[in-house]
Amino acid sequence: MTTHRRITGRLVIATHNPGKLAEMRELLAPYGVEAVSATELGLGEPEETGTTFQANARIKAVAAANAAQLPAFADDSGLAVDALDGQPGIYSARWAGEAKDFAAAMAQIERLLQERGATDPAQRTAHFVSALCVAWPDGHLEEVEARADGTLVWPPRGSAGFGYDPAFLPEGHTRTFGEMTSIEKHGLPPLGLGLSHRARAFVKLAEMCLA
Ligand code: ITT
Repeated sequence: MTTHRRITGRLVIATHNPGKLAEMRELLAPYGVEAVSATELGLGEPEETGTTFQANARIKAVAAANAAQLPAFADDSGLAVDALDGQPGIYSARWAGEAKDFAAAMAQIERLLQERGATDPAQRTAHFVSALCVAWPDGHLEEVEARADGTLVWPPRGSAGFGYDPAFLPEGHTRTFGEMTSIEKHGLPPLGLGLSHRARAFVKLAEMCLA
């Protein structure tokens, strides 16, 4: 049987993305973990040289754990569009460019879908992935991954959330992630069992390391 390690004391949230940071803080809040962000600690951003979400989450968590000498919690995530062979995938942040222009990134996806004649919702399926990694300074790792399925709408709807949220309609729902509060997007009890990719991955991590 695998022995998981409990997260106790101070934890670095190894992200420089404010949207993710807010969600990761909210998810951790009920567990009374003292969380400090990589940005607050002045930690750099390692190059994401991995070829999978999990590899990139590990790169970020290990770099922050080593730099801060504290356990570090990282998320690597992205949007995979079926009709585009899973693009932008691990390049989801990079598609928005240096300006982090996600309106442009969503428009680019829409252009490519139109080129392929993908107008029907069944041709516009996509999923978000979140790989989470907690790394300790002694090298111990805890890793999980989850996804959220849905379809892409055009034009994007709603101004909540971040990144590709306004274009993503989760399966079984009538509002995009961009039209949901963060609490609805998490979809955790008492509202649900986890809706977003990040909340679903976090539920697994919490069972292993926080429960
Ligand atoms: P860190 O590496 O510092 O955490 P990042 O934004 O570069 O920040 P990623 O490399 O994991 O993070 O890129 C994932 C991108 O995918 C992110 O910038 C978002 O645009 C998008 N994304 C991930 N989760 C999302 C979500 O819940 N809603 C909308 N977009 C999301």
